[in-house]
Amino acid sequence: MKKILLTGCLGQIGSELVPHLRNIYGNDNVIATDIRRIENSSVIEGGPFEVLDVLDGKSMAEIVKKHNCDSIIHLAALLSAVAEAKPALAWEINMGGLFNALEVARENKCAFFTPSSIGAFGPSTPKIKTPQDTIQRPATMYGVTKVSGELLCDYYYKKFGVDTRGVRFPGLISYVAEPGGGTTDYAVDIYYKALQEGKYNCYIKEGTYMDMMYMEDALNAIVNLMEADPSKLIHRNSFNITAMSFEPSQIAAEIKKHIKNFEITYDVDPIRQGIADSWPDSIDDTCAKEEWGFKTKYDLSSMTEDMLLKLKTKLNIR
Ligand code: VAH
Repeated sequence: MKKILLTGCLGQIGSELVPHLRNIYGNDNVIATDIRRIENSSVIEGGPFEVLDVLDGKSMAEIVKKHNCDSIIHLAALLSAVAEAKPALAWEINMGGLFNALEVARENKCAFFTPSSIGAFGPSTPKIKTPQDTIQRPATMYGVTKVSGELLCDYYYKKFGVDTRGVRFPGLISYVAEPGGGTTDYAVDIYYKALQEGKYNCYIKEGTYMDMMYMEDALNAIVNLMEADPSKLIHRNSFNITAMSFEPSQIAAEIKKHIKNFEITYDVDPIRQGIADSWPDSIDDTCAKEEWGFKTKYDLSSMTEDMLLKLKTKLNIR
């Protein structure tokens, strides 16, 4: 990758991936785009930015040509809970935007990354140590778009030779972007509420395991996959990757080690609980480790320590 177009730069991944990529490739070599411009954004002010609706393939192609991009990182999409509330819009954006981005990559010979998710699995998928290659019949619109996206990216590789690569992200935890629209976002919200209120009312039931990862590990995974030797890749779209699997009472217990009086209560949201129940408890990421050296730095304990430290500064809490 030398000159990168990134869509969805103001989202949970984009807001941290843009500065991460700019540190590696140079500010002027990462063209950040999103459907809206906002004020006082370090992402927008830190380098080239363009307003782009991913449903406008013509404008996307113009930006790629204007900046002579050789890679596209396509992040713009609706997450699981929002997608379940607005399925038609989710199909339009998640698939329409992806199709446009793949067409622009094909026409301009760009390398291509887009994330899939553990949401690409469903109730009939083996739940423990979910294999790389297994049944994928998701029960959510988000999952349908993720499986369809994986198949479309493989098609563009096999049919047109587009260098498409992707990962199935677990829940991502970060202190930069506020949680929004996901099922796993309880694992972000809990840290904010622990510091602000000393308690958290969790919408996911105790005992519900899901794979998770700290954002720093996710950012490194994207770069390492995109820089991997293509001759070593047996799989492409998309690699299982994970860092940890936990359920709400376990993250609460880890927080209590730092905030003694922290209490978790439960008020289960049937929609997001239904989504979470249809996903794996834990996935097997052996292929990612073997084919491109995937590894992680953070576990639940070190992530909790770092999250609380960084959020205290962000929220100006002593
Ligand atoms: C979501 N955070 O909850 C996203 C992610 C695996 C979860 O896809 O929708």
